[in-house]
Amino acid sequence: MSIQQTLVLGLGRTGLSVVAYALARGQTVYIYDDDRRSIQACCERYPQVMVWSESLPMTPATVVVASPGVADQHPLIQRARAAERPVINDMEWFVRAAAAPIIAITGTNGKSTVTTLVGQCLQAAGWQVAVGGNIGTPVLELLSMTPDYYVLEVSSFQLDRCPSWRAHIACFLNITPDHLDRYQDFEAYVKSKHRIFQHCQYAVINRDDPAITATAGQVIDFGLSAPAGQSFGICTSTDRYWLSRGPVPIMPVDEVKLLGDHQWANILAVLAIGDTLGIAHQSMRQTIGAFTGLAHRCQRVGHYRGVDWINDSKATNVAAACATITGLSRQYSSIIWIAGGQAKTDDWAPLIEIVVHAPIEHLLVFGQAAEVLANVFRPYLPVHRVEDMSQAVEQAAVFARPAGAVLLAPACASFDMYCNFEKRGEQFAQVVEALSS
Ligand code: UMA
Ligand code: ADP
Repeated sequence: MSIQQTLVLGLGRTGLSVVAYALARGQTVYIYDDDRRSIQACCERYPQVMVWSESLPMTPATVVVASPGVADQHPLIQRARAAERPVINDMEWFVRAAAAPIIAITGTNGKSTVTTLVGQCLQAAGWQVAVGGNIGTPVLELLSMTPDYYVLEVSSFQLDRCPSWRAHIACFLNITPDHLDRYQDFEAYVKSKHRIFQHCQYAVINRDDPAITATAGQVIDFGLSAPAGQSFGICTSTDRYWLSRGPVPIMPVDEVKLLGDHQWANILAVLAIGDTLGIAHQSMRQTIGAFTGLAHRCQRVGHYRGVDWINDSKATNVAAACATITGLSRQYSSIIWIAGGQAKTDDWAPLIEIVVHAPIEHLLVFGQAAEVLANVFRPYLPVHRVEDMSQAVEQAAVFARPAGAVLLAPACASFDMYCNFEKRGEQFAQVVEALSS
């Protein structure tokens, strides 16, 4: 590799993997992070690195490798662009080096679920797989493996700074407003996500989502309606609803343990990808039927005085919360809903639409968005402001009714009070456990 001077911007999981990769290739590595503690931790771990300072020049050999969480407005990125230096990301290095075909999954919601299940279906079929990307393991760490396939969850941020992007199968699940602090508008976010199709052989798309159009590759579509031709969808056969390829039933929907129609759409995407790779339908049926879901995604974390306590901390946007509330409304006649955090939108209309038809009896709100949520939802249901998760759970226990559910579906990011959605979900589970013990 001809790069001589790498400037690693952002020293979280991605940045540290970039530092390790660049050092292993003999590059001169400069590091920068807005948080001094991250710089210090990186220097302790990799004493060979040098800390970037503003007085240093951007030479013709400088390449900036930026983390996904760093926005284009960051002064260092602005400076690199002004000096006409490339700003790329870890994904760019990964696709240049990856020796196995890439199966990539993007979308606003459902990525982690589909990525995990695709990985499991491939493994069950006897393939070696390396699963990573936005789901958690930085892609450069996957290069130490020699899999038959890479299965990657890909965010728009990861596509944005990866000019050489390519995938064997590119799957685009759905798109609704999200990350609008990073994009000029929804159209720019949609455009960014469509880069997943660049140079792909197969494009797996959700035909029910009008904003998604495959721009390359052989198109395979899925959706919740009856499938035409070789498409994937839902048919009736022997008095059951079946996830099917064209007229061929693959598995009955009642074997899917995940809650809600939106999960059927996710499973259809998994089946479409697996089928494209030639995996036997029976094998996928077994793997999918055994899957009970990922932590913090509509997960039952407690049962107390006849009430189910459900952690959907990963519902960090409006569409995800809508999907969960719709799914749970079919199962419970009484729901106490806990929401709040850092708002990502000011368009709550889709949630209002769902909430007015759902059996939600009370809404408890906390965090930065508490006041906004209270004002938005007060015309439709009783809303109560609480200080934190403990108070929310305590109050929910008072309102909850036997055979009902208490649902944490924040519809907001967690960063106002937690370092990530996992920590928020863990705290919910802990407080619920304390309540019942
Ligand atoms: N930082 C700065 N300046 C900034 C922003 C961040 O210095 O302006 C520094 C922070 O101080 C911190 C580091 O950058 O030290 C964090 O970098 P990062 O936010 O890119 O986070 P990573 O730990 O590298 O995690 C990233 C993804 N995070 C984001 O895209 C925000 C993780 O996805 C991903 O799992 C990981 O790489 C491995 O690929 C998380 C995510 O929230 C789950 N993704 C978004 C989503 O799913 O909605 C896209
Ligand atoms: P991602 O990795 O894209 O965030 P996850 O599989 O982790 O997706 O699910 C995140 C949240 O989105 C969960 O709260 C889940 O209930 C919701 N969700 C999953 N799939 C869909 C979908 N197809 N449409 C809407 N919401 C969904």
